[in-house]
Amino acid sequence: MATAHSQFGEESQETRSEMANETFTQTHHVEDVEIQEWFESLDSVLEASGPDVAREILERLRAHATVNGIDLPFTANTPYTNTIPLRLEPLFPGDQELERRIKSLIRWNALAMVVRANREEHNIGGHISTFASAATLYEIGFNHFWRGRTESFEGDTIYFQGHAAPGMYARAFMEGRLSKEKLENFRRELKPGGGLSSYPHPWLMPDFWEFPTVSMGLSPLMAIYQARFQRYLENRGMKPATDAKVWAFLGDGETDEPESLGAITLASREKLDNLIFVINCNLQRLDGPVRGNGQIIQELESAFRGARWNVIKVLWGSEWDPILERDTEGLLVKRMGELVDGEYQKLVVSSGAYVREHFFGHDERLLKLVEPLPDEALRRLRLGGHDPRKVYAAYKAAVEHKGGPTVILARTIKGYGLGEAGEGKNVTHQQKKLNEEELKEFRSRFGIPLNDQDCIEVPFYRPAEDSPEIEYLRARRETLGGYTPARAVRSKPITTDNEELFKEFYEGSEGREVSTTMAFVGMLRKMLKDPEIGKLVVPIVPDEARTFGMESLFRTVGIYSSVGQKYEPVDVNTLLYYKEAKDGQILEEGITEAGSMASFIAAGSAYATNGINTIPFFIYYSMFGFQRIGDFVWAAADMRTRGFMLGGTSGRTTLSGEGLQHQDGNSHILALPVPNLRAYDPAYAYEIAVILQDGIKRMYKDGENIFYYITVMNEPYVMPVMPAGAREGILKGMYKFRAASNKKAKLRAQLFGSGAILNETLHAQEILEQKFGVAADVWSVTSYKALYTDGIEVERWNRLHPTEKARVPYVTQCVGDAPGVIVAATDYLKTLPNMISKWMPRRMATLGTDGFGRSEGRASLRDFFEVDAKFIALATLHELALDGKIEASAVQKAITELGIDPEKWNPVVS
Ligand SMILES: Cc1ncc(C[n+]2csc(CCOP(=O)(O)OP(=O)(O)O)c2C)c(N)n1
Ligand SMILES: [Mg+2]
Repeated sequence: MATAHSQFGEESQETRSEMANETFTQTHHVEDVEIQEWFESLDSVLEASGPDVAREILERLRAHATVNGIDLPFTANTPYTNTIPLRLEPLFPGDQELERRIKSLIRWNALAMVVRANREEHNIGGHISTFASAATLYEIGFNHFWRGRTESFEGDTIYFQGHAAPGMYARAFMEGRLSKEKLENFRRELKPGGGLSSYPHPWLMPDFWEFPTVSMGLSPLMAIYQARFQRYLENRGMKPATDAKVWAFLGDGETDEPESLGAITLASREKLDNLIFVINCNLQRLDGPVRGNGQIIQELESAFRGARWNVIKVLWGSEWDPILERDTEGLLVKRMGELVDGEYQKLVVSSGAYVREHFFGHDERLLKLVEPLPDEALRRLRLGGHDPRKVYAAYKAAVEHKGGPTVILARTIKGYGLGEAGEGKNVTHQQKKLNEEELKEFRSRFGIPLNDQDCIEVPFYRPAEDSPEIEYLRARRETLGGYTPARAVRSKPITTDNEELFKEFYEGSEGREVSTTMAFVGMLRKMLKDPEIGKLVVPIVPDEARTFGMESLFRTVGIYSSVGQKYEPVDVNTLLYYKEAKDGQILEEGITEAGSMASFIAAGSAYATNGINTIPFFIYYSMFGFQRIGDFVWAAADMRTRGFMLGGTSGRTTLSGEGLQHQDGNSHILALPVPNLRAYDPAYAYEIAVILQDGIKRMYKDGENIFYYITVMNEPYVMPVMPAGAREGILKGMYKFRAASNKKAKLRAQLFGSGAILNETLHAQEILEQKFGVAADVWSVTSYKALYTDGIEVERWNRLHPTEKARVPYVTQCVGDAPGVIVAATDYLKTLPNMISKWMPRRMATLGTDGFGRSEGRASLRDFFEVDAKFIALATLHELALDGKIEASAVQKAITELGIDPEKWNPVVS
């Protein structure tokens, strides 16, 4: 046993020296007196000539060392200590004692909210320990930095960590913005009078929350693109340049989500000094330590420094300063860098004696440093993230930093103040209940004025209106321009319906073959020139503009670049050269659908966040949309984002050649769950024109909180003229495109087609009429989602109003009396048309593209997936046979005539 122990000890020693403060790993070879001399001379330079000169000397020394063959290992890390030394710490401008009391009351109310909710309803959930660890980080922001949105100033934009929501509610309660009843109904939103949503959700609390942040990793990426979008608005002259900041609060565990760090180089490349990340490094996530065997702070520091961010570490509280001052040999800083996070987690919640023995006891000289301090003082050595002065210093440095983004890495304790109930424990994230003793202890620790009896009832506590606490907190917010978070629609609606703008697209392409993508780009070009909405349009592309034939826009409206164009583009002599400009309108994001979506969200919610009605058009390869970045779409919906997502090159069989990773037969299915998203699969230019015109009106004139998904294809064909009376049906989801010529025929059918497959349906109509004597009406189904939504709405209404005249779903109104069999064909999964089959007057046959795509041409793909004209004809004949209108043998004959191999591959399983 003893041997095993010492072996373990040796191993862990090795790991430590690998990853610890690399700067110090070699010092054991150096004589103490020698290092002391170097330190002293550096200190005197610092004193006499300041940090710039000291930095230069160190840099030149480094170069000198390299010239002399000393191989200094690369490190992006600084020692495990505060970035801002005591001597550079600014004076704290607030009333520290009053702020502490306010913070304590907020802590209490946040805790009370969760404890009470869970007493009321077991397992209703909620989080105590996240806010407990971050309270100081938030309070310093609220009292000193975050400016509210006013008429004359846009204010600061803050992404609050989702699990810290109880703290934000508790503060709003202290501010008098939320009632006791609302707090009582935390996580009980359906209670009379309403409640509070578990996490930040603008959909549920549209006057309060601006950004949904609880799906981890989304908010850091959204914040980066939000900060960038604010620069875009400024550079395009759409808003004045201001010093407004975007702050994003992250958990350290959250940084493992790839989205969290995925765009940090964009922030430095774009020199976003309006962006500040605060990472609450409590070293824990849900299950346990973030990096028990490593150091998350050092890991993040090197990632952010490597990406050229300004990194400010706030690791140690003021109590450490005098000890550090006595440490003239740098031994303490060295020791600080040696521990792995698992050790720190234990240390910070241990007794003073334990700290003395296990942290300082490592070296006699370290022990000497703390000799004058009693154990109790050692226990009370605070971490940086819990020290208002250190946090204030970091925030001040961050807002004053110029030329790039800042990240603050603040060390805290998860569940701070919860004591035995969970402070620093691995179970703390899930802690929702405190027993009587634990409540009393918390009350005493934070000085909440409640006696034992009252305390165990966990009442909400708000001091009187004229108390120093409330007056101070109110005055601070007033000075800073009002309360935050607060969400309001701050832009004026547009004034026109834009009917004229889209009219030309109702006329068809006059025999010219064009794709719906080309048609859309034509509309986009026209919108960009429009005097009212032109400026508001924000085209967004993830390196796909040429794919969609949008390169002509490069020249006309320019690609946004915060630095303009520093080079002569290689194609400058061509008409459509790659023009980058400071006031460029296109957001060419490069290959990042997630980043593009974040830009879409920023532009589509600017009507609230920035008070500007920008209209984003995000066009991308449809397969890389919902499938890849679906959670961002969900967040966009929650945020009431407005705008148009365009799924380009869509359709499983319409995108020829590309194979199964590109050919999209899924996105219209994946668009179904998003309640406020309207999804369309149009076939013709006029359908798109009608949808865009109506969509712009609904979102930007009428202020509806909806957004659009429209699939566009690259298959060229002639765009017909809009049939009379089609408009309403296009929007509602279907309309009759071409009626059968012989309405008296005995054999009748109703054929549904969508997108490019509508042309196959029209071809089938001809085959059926000419070869088989079947007269079919052809319907263009522009939106199965719209038909389905209408159907379930009508069903619900009828169920709730059984004695009233039953309503009829729109799709039944269309085809309820239509004669013949019903066949639907789509380039998406069969389940899409099947959703509406229950409202059909009869059985419905469905053709769709279930299965993996193939690298093939369109005709072969449609044959393979059995969605082409001949398969539509076959399905029609088969339905007629099932109805007894024709013989089965006639269908068998048709199979041969149509050239169909009944033993062909089954696309669903091959
Ligand atoms: C995408 C996603 N995955 C998982 C979760 C569940 N979850 C909620 S909080 C949490 C741990 C958070 O740890 P950290 O980011 O360190 O925040 P802390 O509470 O420690 O400040 C997890 C796993 C989530 N909310 N979002
Ligand atoms: Mg954490």
